[in-house]
Amino acid sequence: MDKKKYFAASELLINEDGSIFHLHLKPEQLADKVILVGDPGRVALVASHFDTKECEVESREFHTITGTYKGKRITVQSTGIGCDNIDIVLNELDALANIDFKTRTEKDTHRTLTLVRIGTCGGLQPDTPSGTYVASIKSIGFDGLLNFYAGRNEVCDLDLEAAFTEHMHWNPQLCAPYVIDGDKELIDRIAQNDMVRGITIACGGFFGPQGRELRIPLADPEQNKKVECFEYNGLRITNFEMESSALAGLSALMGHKAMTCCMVIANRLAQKANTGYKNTIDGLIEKVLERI
Ligand code: R1P
Ligand code: URA
Repeated sequence: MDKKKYFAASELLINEDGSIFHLHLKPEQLADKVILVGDPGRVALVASHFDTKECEVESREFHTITGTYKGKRITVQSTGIGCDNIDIVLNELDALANIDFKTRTEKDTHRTLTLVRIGTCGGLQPDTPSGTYVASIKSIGFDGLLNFYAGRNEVCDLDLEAAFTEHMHWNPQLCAPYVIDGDKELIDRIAQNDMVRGITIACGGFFGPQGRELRIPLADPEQNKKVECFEYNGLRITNFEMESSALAGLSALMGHKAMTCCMVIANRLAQKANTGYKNTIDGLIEKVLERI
C-alpha cells in the first residue's frame, strides 16, 4: 500500500486551538454547502435568513457563520477581494473537509463541498444593466493562479483559451489567461431561467485589469472593446469580477462543485453604477439559499 502523504506544520498551518490558520475554523464547523461572498459584511446579510446559528468566527477579512436554512446546514464564508484570497479560502476549506488534522494525512473518503459564490460585478453587455443577476458558465482568469498547479491543462478549456488569446492579441508580458467551467449541474440548479448566463472574466485588479483608466494610461486601451465583441459557440463575455476563475479552477482540481453568480452593480457600456446595491443583493441571496 502507498504510504500516505504527511502535511508538515509549515505546509498545513493549524492553530493551537485546532482551527485552520487563516479562517480560524475547526473541521466540525464546516457544512457541506458553502456560500462564499467577497464582503465580510455580506455574511450577516446571508445569515439573517438562517433559522438557526451554530457558530460565528471572525479572523482578518474571513468571517464565517454556520447555521441552517429550511433544514439545510450551510456555511457562509467571506473571502475578501481577489483570487489570492480564494487560494487561501479554498485550500483551507478543502483541508477542513479532506485532511485529518490529528494524523496530518488525507482522509480515506473524499468529502465533496458545494460552493456558490454570491458576488457583485461589472456588466459588459447591453443586456447586463445594474441589478442583473449573472451566472458564470465559464471564467477566464486574468489572475494567473491556476497556472501554479499541476493538472491545470486537464481541467481548462484549452480551445477557448487559444481562441481568446488570438482574439485579444494577448500581450506575452501578461500571465497566461486560463479558462475554466463552473459545475454544470449546480449552474442549472441555481441559475434556472432568471439569471443571464455567460463567460466571466476574473481580474487581478479592479482598475487597470478591468480596463478602468484613472490617472495612469492603460497598456491596451482597446482591451474592453475586444472583450465585449468576443463570441465563442454562442457565448459572450458578460461581466468582470475578481474571484470566479480561482474558485472554479481550484474546485475542479480538488473535486468540489462550484459556481459563481453575481449582481451587476456597474454597466461599463452605459457608464452607470449603483453604489447603493447593498439593499438589493438580498434578492440574489434568497434565490441561492432556496436552490443550493
Ligand atoms: C470589487 O469591488 C469586489 O467586488 C466583487 C469583486 O469580485 C471584488 O471582490 O465581488 P464581491 O462583491 O463579492 O467582493
Ligand atoms: N466588481 C468588480 O470586480 N467590478 C465591477 O465593475 C463591479 C464590481
